[in-house]
Amino acid sequence: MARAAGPERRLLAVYTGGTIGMRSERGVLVPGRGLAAVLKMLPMFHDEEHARARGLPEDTLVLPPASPDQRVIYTVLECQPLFDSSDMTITEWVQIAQTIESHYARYDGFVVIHGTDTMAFAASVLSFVLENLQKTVILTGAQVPIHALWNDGRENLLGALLLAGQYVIPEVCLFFQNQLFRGNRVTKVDARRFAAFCSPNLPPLATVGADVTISQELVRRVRGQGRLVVHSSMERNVGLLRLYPGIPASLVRAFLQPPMKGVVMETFGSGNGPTKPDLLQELRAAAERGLIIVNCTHCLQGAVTSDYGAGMALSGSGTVSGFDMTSEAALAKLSYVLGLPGLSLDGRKELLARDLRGEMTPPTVDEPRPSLRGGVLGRGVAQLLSLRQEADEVWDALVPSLACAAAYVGDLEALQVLVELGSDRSLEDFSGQTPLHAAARAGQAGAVTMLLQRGLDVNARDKGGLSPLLLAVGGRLASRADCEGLRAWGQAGADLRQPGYDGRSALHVAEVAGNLEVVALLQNLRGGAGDQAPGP
Ligand code: ASN
Repeated sequence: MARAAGPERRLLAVYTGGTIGMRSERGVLVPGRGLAAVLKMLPMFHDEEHARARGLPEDTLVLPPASPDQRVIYTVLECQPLFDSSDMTITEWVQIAQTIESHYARYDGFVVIHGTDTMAFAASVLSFVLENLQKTVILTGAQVPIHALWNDGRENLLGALLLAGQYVIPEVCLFFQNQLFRGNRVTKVDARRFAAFCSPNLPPLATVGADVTISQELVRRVRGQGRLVVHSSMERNVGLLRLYPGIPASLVRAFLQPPMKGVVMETFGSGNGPTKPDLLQELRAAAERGLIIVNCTHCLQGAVTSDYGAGMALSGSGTVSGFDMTSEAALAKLSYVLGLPGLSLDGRKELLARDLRGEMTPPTVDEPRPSLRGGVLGRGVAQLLSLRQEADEVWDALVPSLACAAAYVGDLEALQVLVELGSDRSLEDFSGQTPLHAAARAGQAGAVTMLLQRGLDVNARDKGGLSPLLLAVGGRLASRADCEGLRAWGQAGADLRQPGYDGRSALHVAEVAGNLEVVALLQNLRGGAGDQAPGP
């Protein structure tokens, strides 16, 4: 994590509701509007003199100087409606991610002001929905409204603004009571105390006292250069089932019925549950129907292991180990993995068992895993997955080459898994080629579409100076009358009128090849569509 440079750092604070801005109405707390106006009156949140001298617009606030050479300038975006977070769902969290996406270029970092009741779910969901995050996102809120004389809202919000303004922490984090946590590692543990959250299986990323102490080794690195991707197709039919002694099999059966697609099952101790045959039979039947069950311990600390027969009985019934994930993180991850298009059941289980966003501590011993179906690449991917994740150099050497190979032959399933596993890594192979180069070179329209959706750069140059766009426009797409492929490039913002590396434009190639459909499509683009995609 780097200390952020530059005289001015700009933040967007997305105010979604929560106790921090609540007012008392007829004796109960309800979400309150006008948080920015309250902050403007508080000198610790706004330096009016500097704002005037600097000519900042009315809706823009500026913190007093925290260091002599840097100012944190921020805008509060108040959501409509505001929520008690008990009412928030995946839909609202995806909307927050989309708000971050649409303001991503204009701001250096983001603070999400949120109710505490479901903040751990929100942070977990955002960590999966936002892929290739290269800027800081911090959720915060309060146990007591900011207007109250004695409250925790001021410290929490100020700390979140300062950390997001002064540091580059490319993760979804949660700041509360002087501690900055990884968002998908937290759980709410107290309804009243100011120390409302804990991160039982991962120490804080940073602690704020007289000094800011950062645990550099814990902060995730940005490796890829891909643009931010928002995964909005999260699966909603997921649920959370807590086992208790004597739970009837009939209740488990009812819970696992369609439309349920995935369930996080909270089990005892290190992942144990009742071994009653009728209950295990329900789990097995659900697994055979294709329902995914992730086993998470309901203990606050520790992980699911294979130490007990009572735990092995559950895994023997087809459950997937959630290791040391919180239930909140497991539910969010399940929703994310089930929402990814084009994966087989085994592919989804592979992803669930892997650490994707720092949400789990991978086991230190290899465990047998189901293999991806199909060809040589699928087996290569499965072999790669059986390597211990901490063998970073091996991953860095193998993932890009395998991903390029998968893209070249159009093996979408292997490609999807590899791109997902390498989402925070560079996917360039030894020659500077990315999977998008390989897919463009081979004219693999499906792989191109998928990689463009995942944010791979159309202009990345390989060591020979070629970009995926140049490779595609160089003629392959146009000469093969691949309208679908051309539309996908257009949708990714590529200017298809540019000449390729051989100096010929796509239109020229299409005309020479006599592909009238492609000529018409490209002429449509020339006719003022600019870099817009032509209609279907
Ligand atoms: N009910 C409130 C909420 O989650 C609790 C809080 O923010 N402290 O919105």
